[in-house]
Parts: sequence; structure tokens; C-alpha cells
Amino acid sequence: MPDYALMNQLVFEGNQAEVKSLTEGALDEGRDVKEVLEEGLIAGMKVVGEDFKRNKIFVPEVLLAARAMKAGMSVLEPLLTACDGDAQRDVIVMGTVKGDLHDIGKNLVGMMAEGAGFTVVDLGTNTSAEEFIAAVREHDALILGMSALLTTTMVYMKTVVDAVKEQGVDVSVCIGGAPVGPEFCDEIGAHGYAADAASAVQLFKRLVAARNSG
Ligand code: B1M
Repeated sequence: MPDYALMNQLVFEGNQAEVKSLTEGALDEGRDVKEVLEEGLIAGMKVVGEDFKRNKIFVPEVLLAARAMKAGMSVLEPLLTACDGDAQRDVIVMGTVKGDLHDIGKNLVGMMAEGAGFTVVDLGTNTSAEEFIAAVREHDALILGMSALLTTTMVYMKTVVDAVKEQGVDVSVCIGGAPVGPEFCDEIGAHGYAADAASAVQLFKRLVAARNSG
């Protein structure tokens, strides 16, 4: 059994090399990729968030922890994005909204969506409504996925939804990120909300199926 408590501690300490090595070790032991992600990496980042909130640690430490988390994710990425077959892939355009630089959750959603057979066009962070819409048009995307981690940036999701409607863009808009929820989704008129990466993939599949049958 991998020492997930140690992995959590190493994420907290921002030890990139050790997090990478323990992540590889857990996979070598045959542990499930989602278990390693949830129990080894995300659980460590949760503690970082709690201590950050209580002013026990500050931005530089959080940044180091984020790098360590990404080092572990880089090991999991080939497994999360692996997908059988080369059928026509539906396109999702995804980004973190304007003003917001958090990208770990958005990246995870993207990896798992690729693993489920979607093509993900990742616009990165700090993405404007214009950039989202231009990418949807360019790639003929069926889904526009937005992530926000700040209460100050989640409101920008409505700006994007409004722009999509005003410009008559035919795309299903999905939102996620720690401060948003289903009520906010309804309030801004988005098509769907998901709490985590696995349910985001289920949501994308449901919306695409509904579009195809509609
Ligand atoms: Co920041 N930060 N941060 N931060 N940070 C939070 C979000 C915060 C909650 C910390 C806290 O106070 N406890 C707080 C926000 C408070 C608020 O708004 N209410 C905060 C703050 C205040 C800030 C700064 C303002 C700090 C400062 O400068 N004084 C600043 C803002 C910078 C900016 O964006 N403009 C800032 C900066 C940073 C770092 C750069 C240091 C770093 C980000 C590094 C990076 O992403 N590359 C960072 C981090 C790491 C965090 C915490 C600790 C961890 C976030 C994370 O990666 N979680 C975070 C604390 C927390 O969230 N509790 C915090 C792990 C990740 C797997 O989860 O992103 O929630 P999450 O994604 C999940 C789901 O939400 C969902 O699926 C994912 C996987 O399961 N999901 C979707 C996400 N997107 C989705 C999209 C979907 C569907 C599901 O559909 C499209």
C-alpha cells in the first residue's frame, strides 16, 4: 500500500522530485490511477488550501505545493488521457476565466475528458469571453468548459454565457471550480455544473448525447 500520508505531506512541502517518485511508485505497485490522484495528490492539496485560508502558509508555499502537485500529475497524465480507438472526437474548448490563474483542476478535467474520447482545446488561464468564443468557432466545439477558483472571478462566467447568447453561438456551456455550484449555474444560465473531474466527464457526455438526439 502506498504511503499516501507521506505523499500528502510531500505535496504540502512542495517536494516535486519525491512526489513524482512516490506517484511512479504507487503506479508500479498497480494502484488505480484515480486512487493515486485523489488520495495521494488532491488530499495533500486540500490541506494546503486549509492552511492557506488560516494564514498558516502564504502564496510562495502554495505555489511550491502546486508545482509538486503538477509533478505528480505529469506522471498520471498519460494514463488519464489514454483513449482507445480513433473515432471522430467531439471537441471541448476549456479555460480558466479572465483574472484567474488557477489551472490544476481545469487541467485534470481536461485530461479525464481526453481519456473519455474528447478532443480538448485548452485555452489556459485568464481567458476572455472573446477568446472562448473564437476558439469554439475555430474548432467547431460542442462544449465550452469554464473553470474559476475565486469568488471575484466566478462572476466572469456570466459575462461569457451572455456573450455566447448574444452572439448566437451554438455551444453547451459547462462550469466548475470550488466556489461555484448548481444554483450559480442556473442563475447565470449555463447548461451544466460539475463538482469534480469525473462528474464533469459524465456531464459532457450527457450534453453531447442530448445535442445529438435533439
Ligand atoms: Co489560490 N486561492 N490564490 N492559488 N488557491 C484558493 C482558490 C483559495 C480558496 C485559498 C483559500 O483561501 N483557502 C482562495 C480563494 C478564496 C476565494 O475566492 N473565496 C485563493 C486565493 C485568495 C488566491 C490569491 C488571490 C492569493 C493572493 O495572491 N493573495 C491568488 C489569486 C491569483 C489569481 O488567480 N489571480 C492565488 C494564487 C494561487 C497560486 C498561484 C499560488 C496557486 C495556483 C497554482 C495553479 O493553479 N497553477 C493557488 C492554489 C494552488 C490554491 C488552492 C490552495 C488549491 C487549488 C487547487 O489546485 N486545488 C486553493 C484552495 C482550495 O481550492 N481549497 C486556492 C486542487 C484541484 C484539483 O481542485 O481546482 O477545485 P479544484 O478543481 C476540481 C473541482 O473544482 C472541479 O474539478 C477539479 C478536479 O476534481 N473543477 C471543474 C474545476 N474546474 C472545473 C471545470 C468544470 C468542471 C469541474 O467544467 C468545465
